[in-house]
Amino acid sequence: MKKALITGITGQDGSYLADLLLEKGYEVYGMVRRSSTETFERISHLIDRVHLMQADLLDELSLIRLVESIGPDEVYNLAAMSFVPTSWSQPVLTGEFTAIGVTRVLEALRIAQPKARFYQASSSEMFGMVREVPQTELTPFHPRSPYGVAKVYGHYITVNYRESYDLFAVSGILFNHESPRRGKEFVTRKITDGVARIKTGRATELRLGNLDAERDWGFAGDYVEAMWRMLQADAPRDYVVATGETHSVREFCELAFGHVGLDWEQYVRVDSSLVRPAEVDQLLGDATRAETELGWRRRVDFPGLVRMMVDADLARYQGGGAV
Ligand code: NAP
Ligand code: F7E
Repeated sequence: MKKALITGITGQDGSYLADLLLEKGYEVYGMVRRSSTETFERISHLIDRVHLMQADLLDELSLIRLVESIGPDEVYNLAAMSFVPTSWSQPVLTGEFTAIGVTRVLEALRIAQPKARFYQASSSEMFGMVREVPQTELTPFHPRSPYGVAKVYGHYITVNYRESYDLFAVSGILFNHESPRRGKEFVTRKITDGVARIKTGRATELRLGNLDAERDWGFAGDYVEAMWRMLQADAPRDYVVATGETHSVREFCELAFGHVGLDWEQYVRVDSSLVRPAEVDQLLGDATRAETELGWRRRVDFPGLVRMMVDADLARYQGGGAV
């Protein structure tokens, strides 16, 4: 039985990846940080089937001990401060978690388990002010937030450890991926939660920032499959994972409100305090390498994703749904 360690198992992607690896027969270990209240909502359905162990991206020794005690075959580094606006208000902490945290995990592997295969959660936010459309593995980076800058560091330190120490270390450059388990501060879930609240009489309006921003949005369940495939490949290589379609926040609103028979323009208000100091206007990925070399395909399309998220939030408010 292969052993996998997931940092960030309590997050959106960590929970879907744990589902996938358990289904494939892995022994799954999840790194969690100590907290006075547990943040296990997304993994409550599988908590008896995984081993949760405490460590923190800020504490090198805790990471070394964690890796030593598990001896994992595969390590998926998904833990990070992942919300872009917070990276402006907490830029130093973002650097500690999202940038230097990657080096700490890589050092733990180099010291305690150099044979382990390593996946780093890189991001389309690294492309930022895009240099070409669509973006591929060869497109230069121009990040537009402290989060994007930190992810560029995490990306290159992963490449560097591969080249310096011959580790099987890869970066997946994943474009936005969403699900009913997405945090409620991200725009897609904020919209679908808002639609459900308005539809069930709990709210009368939804305040959003830039409606013109365009993103290449996919389903998180499809994207964790790509992470796993990267670690099964013959050789370590970096891959873009995307749908190849881009849609605006406005279009997301139209579809989400329309799905429950509401006109979005009656409810959405633009709030300038939600507009970012520097915006990523449009992202569009080209996943040809992942499709041809890894045989990866997305299964959920954009309208299917919007419907899935609205239905889940509606079911939750109507009393029937788990997260
Ligand atoms: P998420 O839901 O925000 O989850 C982040 C995870 O990181 C949580 O489990 C969190 O634990 C953990 N974490 C944060 N700081 C930590 C620390 N100091 N020590 C240990 N754990 C810590 O993020 P996600 O959407 O699943 O994304 C997973 C990864 O992919 C992140 O690295 C993100 O930046 C990256 N990414 C995401 C997307 C996307 O569209 N979702 C796209 C590209 C890249 P708590 O529960 O304790 O807070
Ligand atoms: O914003 C606009 C906002 O916060 C998307 C993270 O997972 O994906 C995510 O980063 C767009 C932006 O995601 C609101 O200005 C408008 O243009 O959902 P988001 P993000 O910033 O793209 C990347 C790939 C990651 O790696 C990150 O970890 O939507 N927008 N109005 C809004 N955004 C939010 N959050 N809230 C609004 O009210």
